[in-house]
Amino acid sequence: MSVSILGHAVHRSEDPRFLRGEARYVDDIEVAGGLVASFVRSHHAHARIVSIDADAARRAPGVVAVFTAADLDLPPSPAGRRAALARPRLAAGVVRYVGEPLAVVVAESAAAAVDARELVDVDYEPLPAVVDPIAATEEGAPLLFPDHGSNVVSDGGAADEDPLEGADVVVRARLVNQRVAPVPLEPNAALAVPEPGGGLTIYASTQSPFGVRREVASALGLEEEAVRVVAPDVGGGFGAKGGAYPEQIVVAALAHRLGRPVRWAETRSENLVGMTHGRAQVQDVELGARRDGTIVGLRARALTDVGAYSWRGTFLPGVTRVMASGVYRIPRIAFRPMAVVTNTTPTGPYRGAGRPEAAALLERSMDLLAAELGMDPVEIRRRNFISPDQFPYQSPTGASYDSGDYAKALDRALELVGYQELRAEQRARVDAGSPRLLGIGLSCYAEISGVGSEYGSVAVAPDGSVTVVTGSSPHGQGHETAFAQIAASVLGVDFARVRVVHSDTGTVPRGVGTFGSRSGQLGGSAVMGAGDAVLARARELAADLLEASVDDIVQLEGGRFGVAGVPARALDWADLAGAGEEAGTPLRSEFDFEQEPTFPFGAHVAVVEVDIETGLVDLLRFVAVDDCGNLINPMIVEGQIHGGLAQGVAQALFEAVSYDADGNPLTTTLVDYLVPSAADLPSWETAHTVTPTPRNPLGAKGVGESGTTGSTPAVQNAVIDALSPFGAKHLDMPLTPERVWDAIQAGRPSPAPRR
Ligand code: MCN
Repeated sequence: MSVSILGHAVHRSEDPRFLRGEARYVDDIEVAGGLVASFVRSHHAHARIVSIDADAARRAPGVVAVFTAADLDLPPSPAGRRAALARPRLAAGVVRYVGEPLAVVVAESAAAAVDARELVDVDYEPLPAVVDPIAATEEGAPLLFPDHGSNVVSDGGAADEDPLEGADVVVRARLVNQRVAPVPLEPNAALAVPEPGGGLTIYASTQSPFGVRREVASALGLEEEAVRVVAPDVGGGFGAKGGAYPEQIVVAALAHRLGRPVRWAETRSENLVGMTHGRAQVQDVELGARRDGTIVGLRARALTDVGAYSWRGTFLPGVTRVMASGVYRIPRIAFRPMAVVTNTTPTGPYRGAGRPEAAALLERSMDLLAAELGMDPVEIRRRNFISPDQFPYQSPTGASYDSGDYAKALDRALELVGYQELRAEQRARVDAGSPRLLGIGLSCYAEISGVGSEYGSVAVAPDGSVTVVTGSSPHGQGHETAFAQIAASVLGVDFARVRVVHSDTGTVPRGVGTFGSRSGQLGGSAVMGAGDAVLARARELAADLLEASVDDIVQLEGGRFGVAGVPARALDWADLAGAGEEAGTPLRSEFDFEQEPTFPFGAHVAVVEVDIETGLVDLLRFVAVDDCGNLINPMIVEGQIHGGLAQGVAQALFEAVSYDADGNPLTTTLVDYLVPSAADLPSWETAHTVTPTPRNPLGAKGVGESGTTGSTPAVQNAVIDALSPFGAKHLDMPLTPERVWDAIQAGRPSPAPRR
């Protein structure tokens, strides 16, 4: 039997095609006779649409048609049980954010569509807008949905009991987890192609082809089987491409109606207002503890700005609530999740989706508590960790943690970073009056991953090659490699003989998709389950053919099957697959794997230098110790951590979507919206502890969102730590030079009056 390939840093099979420019994204797909759609978007944050005059656009060269909401008559996207909050696919009557699509031009070319779009004359009657989510909850705020009677679209309500009872100290803070944009390399896109018989094939840049199929079929009144959705190469999603966008449904409706292929691809500026934003949570926190640092309880309200519609963001404060205990034993938690609409781009999941918000809430609060009690941030954390012997651990918010060893991850991170030496250097710099202060920030996080189920199948063809089919839909995560490793390892076949099929509802029978750091553990375990069944069947066939008992069948070098102690005769996979076909039982098996969620964790340490003359923050070092249980492919895990860290650090230091008071977006290009380059980031120092989960046969937890979840508060804490000589207790993100400089000025002794 060959050495298992599982757990090895196999190079990604996907990479050559990306590196050579051979990847094919939606907009690369060529079809004959295709039309191009371009959307007319609102210039107002809140306005009544008085009229839309599209006559000039309809007469423009190359234009095939112009449609408004009334012309298309598509059902709105449902908003839970409340019809009053439903999101129309094209705005009808009222626009509620700048960038909201309200009409669509279809033309023979992109240039013709864009030119004609400018000719659509929309007469608006402006309405007062509300941009700030706190202001949106106040009496007299402009209402986005007057029929609903309030801008609050969901409210978990306040708890009756006082979680802080018995606390010697209580720290309180308002923490703003700012709105950020996902900025995938490939903006949103779709190409819909009518098929003979009334069906449609839709190529969509999505994380969930089955989700898109369901939404398109339901909106167009088609059977799901009549709609085939293919996600070709997808240039990133980061949670924001989790389901069908209104534009994708409109494009499908246009192709269906016009009987011609229709394509749409966003520009970067459209993407910055059209794609869901993330985070956007205002947290009011009270953390109570005894003098020795033992936590007594937590009270918090997480007010999430879901943007103009109660759409994809509404469930997120509930996720923050679930993870409100983090890595700590908190006996009582009163957590109030709330969702509020404002006249801004709708929000939705963004890498971490509610869990980074929980980690930031806790990790900032832990530092506030440490400062209040005069304790080291390490010590306060250690004192409150859920200990390894307490698993499975039931948190007060209903999370059932599988396994963990939080102190181990922290110890490793502190050792790698050289914590005591750094603290000594920090003191020395202060004592020497250095203008460049050192800051050290910690973050210990746990998150929730792998919710639900996923589909997988494994088949061995008579030529001995293996086909894996998965319901997951990778868009940068390397599933083609990881799942081939699992199948190769279970079957004992050569990795190069395994092909992984995904992201096409025409070839994959069912599936859920890729989000919530679910695919490795759920999709991977499904492949493992299917592979195990195929292996068992192969052993039976071998036993028949070799006239031996199944118990005596052994797998030999090269994956061949033989009888124990009888080396002369052996069969390979091709022999067995052929025999299976002949017997009418091909070597193929399906598996739907379902589990309780798993809880990855880790400890991150950031080291920053703050220039007190300019407020500039330099991230000197970043140590990340993460634990995702057993690693399927350590190199893929490393890449996932690196990408996650980049996004998490970017939230702490650089990124913020902003609006003016009237709801005009101020960050509509990558000049205004500061995405870091590699030059802005340090060389990551990473390590792993391995605490397998008992909840799946791989022992694997998720990793796709770990980097983002842990890193943001580590950096934020580090900057605030550096500013402690200036009395800074809390600063909101992003920690721009201006914001940091202001805090330094506020903390300086007032200059002597000038003579
Ligand atoms: N893996 C592993 N060992 C583990 C866990 C995972 O080797 N113990 C591997 C998996 O096999 C998979 C990869 O790591 O190849 C990520 O696995 P997982 O944590 O299961 O996450 P998903 O595959 O479900 O990916 C989703 C996750 C999320 S939620 C976001 S957001 C995100 C992310 O992945 N968006 C990404 N990573 C991204 N990477 C890229 N390049 N682009 C995005 O948009």
